[in-house]
Amino acid sequence: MIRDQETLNILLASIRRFVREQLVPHEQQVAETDEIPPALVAQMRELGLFGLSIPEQYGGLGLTMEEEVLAAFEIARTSPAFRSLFGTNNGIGSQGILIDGTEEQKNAWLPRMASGEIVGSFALTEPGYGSDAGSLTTSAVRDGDHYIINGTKRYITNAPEAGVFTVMARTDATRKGPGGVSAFIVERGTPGISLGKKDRKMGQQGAHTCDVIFENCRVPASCIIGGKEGQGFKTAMKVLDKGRLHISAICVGVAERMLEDALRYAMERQQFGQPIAEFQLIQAMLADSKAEIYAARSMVLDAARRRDNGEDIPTEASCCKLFASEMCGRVADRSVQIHGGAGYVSDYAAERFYRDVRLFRIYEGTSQIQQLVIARNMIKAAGA
Ligand code: COS
Repeated sequence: MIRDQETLNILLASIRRFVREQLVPHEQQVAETDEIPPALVAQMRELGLFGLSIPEQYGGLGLTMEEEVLAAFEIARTSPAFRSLFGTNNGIGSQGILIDGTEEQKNAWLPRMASGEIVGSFALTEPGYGSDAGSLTTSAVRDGDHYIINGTKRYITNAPEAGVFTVMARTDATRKGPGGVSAFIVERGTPGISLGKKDRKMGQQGAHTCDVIFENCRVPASCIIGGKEGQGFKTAMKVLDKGRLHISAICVGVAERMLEDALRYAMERQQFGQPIAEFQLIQAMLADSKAEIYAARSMVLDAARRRDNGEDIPTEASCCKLFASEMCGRVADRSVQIHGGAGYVSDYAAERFYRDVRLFRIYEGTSQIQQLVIARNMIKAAGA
């Protein structure tokens, strides 16, 4: 749903300009230093990028899902590390509070996330439980008006920067599955939280992940999202439904950028006396990439519109995540291939993007988890 096309066009044009003029020229520097310059972060705040999806009443831009994916297509036309910094505030770092939080929780946290004053982070994965998230073992034991949290969360995006964590922990030790899990809002600096060292990743330098360790971390009982125990896994799944759609849109945007780079290279690079773009085997790679990007873009827009219309879209979100992330991997691979030797060295962006986009097929649910969700929902619907 697009509320006001003119206002949206202005926003999309400013994002496009910011990406082209400010972010693209800093890609290599960020990849080398593993840091996003503070001046760029300040500009991201000014543009409202930390609060794209947070409703206006909490200080965000309140974009609908369709508007958000259109913005994501633009944001992603550069290194995904930039998006990662404000991505959690729009996605998995804020949505638990927004979807299932109490009004008090929303008022306490969302305005600070929307402005970019603090970064939100989502702590679900553990050393022993990744895809099998419902079996997580981090515990939260009630003690009067508090809970005491113990456990380790792993690969937590933006944990080094985070001001607040959404933490999934088991409040009912007698229930081993998803039903015993609750979601907590835990402020950075609460005694008992410590961070591991930053993970050394394959790509996306500038975006940081690390372990978050809870040792007798005492949080007020009012921190439980929605005020009710046992709802945390469902909250996490609802958050991921939206997150998966957002990541799918990012996959489309990055793929468009990679294809644009590959096309430009193919038109400039001469072999056998002519630009390699004239060769049909190169054209096949360009054409397949174009068609697949178009398909993913159309899927993402359709799922976003359905969500805006109030439909439950877990199957569609998983279809988008599966197709768009796998498509993005294929486009990255073809881009390297079109660049030839130049695609294997780090002077060109193709090599960096090839590593950066590998994560899309893994985080917010692997491709195999998306397949499982899609098939399970099909079987459930057919049996209903
Ligand atoms: N929205 C709302 N509720 C949902 C839901 C969704 N999208 N998906 C599942 N639920 C509910 C189910 O309806 C079920 O409720 P009831 O107990 O009332 O019937 C409950 O949650 C448990 O669901 P399910 O039985 O499907 O849980 P499973 O343990 O079998 O596993 C998978 C579900 C594997 C799909 C889930 O663990 C998953 O998505 N894993 C991947 C985790 C992930 O993406 N990690 C990335 C880290 S975050 S960057």
